[in-house]
Amino acid sequence: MASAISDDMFSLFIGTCESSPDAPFLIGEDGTVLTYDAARARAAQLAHAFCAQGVKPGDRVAVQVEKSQTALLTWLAALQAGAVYLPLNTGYTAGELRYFLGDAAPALVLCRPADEAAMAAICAELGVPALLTLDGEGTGGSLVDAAAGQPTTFAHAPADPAGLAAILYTSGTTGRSKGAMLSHANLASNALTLREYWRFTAQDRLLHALPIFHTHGLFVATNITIAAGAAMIFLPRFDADALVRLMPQASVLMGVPTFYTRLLGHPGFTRELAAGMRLFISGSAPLSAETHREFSALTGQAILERYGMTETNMNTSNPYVGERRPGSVGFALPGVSLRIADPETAAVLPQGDIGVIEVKGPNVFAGYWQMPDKTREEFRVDGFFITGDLGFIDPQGYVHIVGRAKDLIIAGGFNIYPAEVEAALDEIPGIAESAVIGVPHADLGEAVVAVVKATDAALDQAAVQAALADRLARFKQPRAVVFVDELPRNAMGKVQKALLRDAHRALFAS
Ligand code: MLC
Ligand code: AMP
Repeated sequence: MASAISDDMFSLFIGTCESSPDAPFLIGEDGTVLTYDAARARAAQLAHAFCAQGVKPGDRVAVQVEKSQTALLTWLAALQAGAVYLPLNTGYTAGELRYFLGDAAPALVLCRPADEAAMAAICAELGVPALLTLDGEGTGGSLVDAAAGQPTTFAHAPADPAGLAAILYTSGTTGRSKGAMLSHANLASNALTLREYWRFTAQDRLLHALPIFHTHGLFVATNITIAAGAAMIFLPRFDADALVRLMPQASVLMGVPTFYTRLLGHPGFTRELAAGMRLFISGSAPLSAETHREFSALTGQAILERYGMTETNMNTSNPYVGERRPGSVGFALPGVSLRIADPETAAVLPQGDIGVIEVKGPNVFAGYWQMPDKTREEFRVDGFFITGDLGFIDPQGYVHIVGRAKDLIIAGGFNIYPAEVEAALDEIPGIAESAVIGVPHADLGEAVVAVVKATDAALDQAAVQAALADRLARFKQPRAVVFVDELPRNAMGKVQKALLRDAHRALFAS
């Protein structure tokens, strides 16, 4: 296990490679093992391939590829090359990509072979100098060719803790997406804190079924594994059958609430199967108290729910030992300060009152890429970050999230900002105005619904969905389109979304 306290993830990784080179790092579905030393060698070759394309320290490397072992190693390769990693959701459309790449101006883009022609056109338009490909298995593509024959060692200097390790884009409540800048110290400090809090050791085998383009799968799961010198059973995607099959080899599962509701619906997921597991962790979206209780009743184990954000990494967690309280996200992690404030006046509220959750600590990001004004708006003068989540602290100190001050929908752990979907809807000929809401969804937690005032009577749900198909990633597209004569508005002219949510809450509830 890496023992030295370190300020960057790559130093933690190298620490394990040196102390336990033969320890397993990635285990395939078929049981094949990639050791830490083999991963180090492959990451070094990938880092050389990046440099051969002209990538220099501080350059952005944007990656939109399917999940594979090589795809994960591009994270370590970027760190090693001193580059800033920019992972992109595989669902993003060309229009969405054009914005991210134009904003971040990467030195290198890595894409799927099938997207190469379209991506080359975007790169040419934006002046991105280099493009490589990687296939879904991680064994083919021009990146693999470029890495073959490269040296398997790469001189590594510890990173500046305050330097940028990654930029992750979050959609905005208004207008443009924002690139959250995460420093080496942000990531390493959170990984080390969580390693201790959740008692990870080199013996752990984490069942990894999350995507690796977001904080949860890329940072929480991967970085803790690295910090502990543990291993991941690395699956290409969530599949309840595969999880049930591989659980006997695992000790920890990390997932969004949909993982747990789907497991509970799987006949093979039993008390006996779960008994070999040390820990089940949930986050990224609210885990209902009902699912928490149902899970405990079936397995005898309490899911450990935690709360985080792209901008902050993880902020709170239920305890490892002690009550994991259903409907609560637990306590502020060591080193993280958390308070509840009045969203309007910023006054800190007494315990029990509901207000906006604000956090401060080594986990909190360095600001939004090239958006100093947005950054200023989301921090208080004393350095607390305004999360936009509404919550309270109960008498025993557990934090509860009760809603969001930001207009945000979370479906299956993916965030969708209604403002972005509304802007796309309003551009469709025949739509006068629209309001996008989240309604309860039995599988995904929430589903996107568009409420639309049309000027063209011939417009129907299928036509609206078709018009959005190339505009928005699939997960952002409305599952239902409801046509109305007027949108309900208050005296200020603001659309009353609460009324719309009430009116349509039964659409996908069962
Ligand atoms: C898939 N689809 C979704 C969706 N996932 N639609 C809305 N929301 C989602 N989350 C679409 C598919 O494109 C498909 O459309 C249809 O829904 C059915 O797909 P499925 O096969 O049933 O879904 P599946 O592929 O199994 O995916 C569901 C899922 C996945 C829950 C396993 O979404 C997932 O892995 N989510 C994890 C997200 C995550 O990692 N979030 C962390 C963010 S970081 P069609 O039309 O093609 O049939 C963060 C910070 C923190 O929030 O605190 O962690
Ligand atoms: P993202 O921008 O994708 O990082 O999503 C962060 C948001 O996910 C937070 O601001 C919360 O709204 C939500 N979130 C994360 N974890 C939880 C949780 N355990 N319970 C409720 N909401 C959560």
